[in-house]
Amino acid sequence: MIWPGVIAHYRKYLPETEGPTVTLLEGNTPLVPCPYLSRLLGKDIQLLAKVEGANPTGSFKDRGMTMAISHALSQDCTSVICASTGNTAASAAAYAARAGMGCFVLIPGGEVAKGKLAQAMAHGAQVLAVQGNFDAALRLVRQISSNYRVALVNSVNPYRIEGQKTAAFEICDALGDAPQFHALPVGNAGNITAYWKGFVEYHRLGLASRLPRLLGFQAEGAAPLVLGHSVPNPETFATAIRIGDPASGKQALAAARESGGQISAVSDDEIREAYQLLADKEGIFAEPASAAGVAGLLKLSSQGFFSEAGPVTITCTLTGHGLKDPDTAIGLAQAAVTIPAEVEAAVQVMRLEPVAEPSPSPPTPAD
Ligand code: AN7
Repeated sequence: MIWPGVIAHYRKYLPETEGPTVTLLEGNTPLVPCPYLSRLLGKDIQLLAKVEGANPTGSFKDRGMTMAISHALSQDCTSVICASTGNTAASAAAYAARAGMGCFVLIPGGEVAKGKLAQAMAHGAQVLAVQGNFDAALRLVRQISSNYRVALVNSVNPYRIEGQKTAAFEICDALGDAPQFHALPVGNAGNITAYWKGFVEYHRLGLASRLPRLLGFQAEGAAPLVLGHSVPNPETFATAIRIGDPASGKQALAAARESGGQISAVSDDEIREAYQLLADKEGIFAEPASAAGVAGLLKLSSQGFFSEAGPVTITCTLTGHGLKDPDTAIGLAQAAVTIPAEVEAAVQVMRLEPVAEPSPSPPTPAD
């Protein structure tokens, strides 16, 4: 079967949008087993990563954006607007370009990862760097979209949530049931809201026999839902989730409560460690914010959270691709060693032992 994108695949479970579907064939992302991390989490635990970096613009936002932009097009909107820590901007810019619409993105000045900014710019969005954080940018776009002719495509737009719930459907379809636990990072709190909606709907339809407990994680310096109040100056190196006043905070807390799960906080050091383990040990390159889910699971496991859970399947959303934030990857890695173009210099750095009998060099291809 050729994958047709989330709207066509899950049409029965989504609100109708009139007119053409704007799609880049998002969704159908891999659910990748993580054997190394599973062992770290505990004896009877299987961890599977929902690799949302495999979406067309490299993040989960595409699932909601295909819905929001298709709907905006059906309403004859000619331009869309969003506030963004980067991924929403990249996705909105791509889908708006595809729809032939204008796109305005308001980003917190100087705090957006380079890959995301590059995407928004490449797709022709007008980028406005706000002197303020994400929460200030979101306040602006809400006011602008209420008073001017431009459609808001942040996750306060219900079509975004509808599209994003398809990730929960895909997990149930892949496993044949819902997992016992689902972990994910929480920023503006749209995604955890969407996952819960998706899991509940599949369960009601009889397509899953149980509901997972949702485990949401915020960065310690940007943890309004853990603290119980908004954070005026959110801080974390995981810039995607540097959000102090989440728009869907109430829904996120309800999802955690109703599912028997929780929203808790992880430190930047814990996020960094999970980010490196994913890349080093599993071969999965996810952006820093994405690693918050894994960091949280490791933390809960060290506190004995899963010790009485028995054999369990845990799924975890890796929300965005590691390439989104090249500066963080390069900053944390061993620096490249510069060498002259000589074998001797290269093997010295690599500390390679010579073989006893050298094999003949491979033939050089003819020019
Ligand atoms: C990689 O792009 O809010 O809790 O403006 O980019 O649904 O907000 C991004 C959020 C997690 C948090 N992981 O999801 C934006 C934006 C990554 C993200 C989140 C974001 P929500």
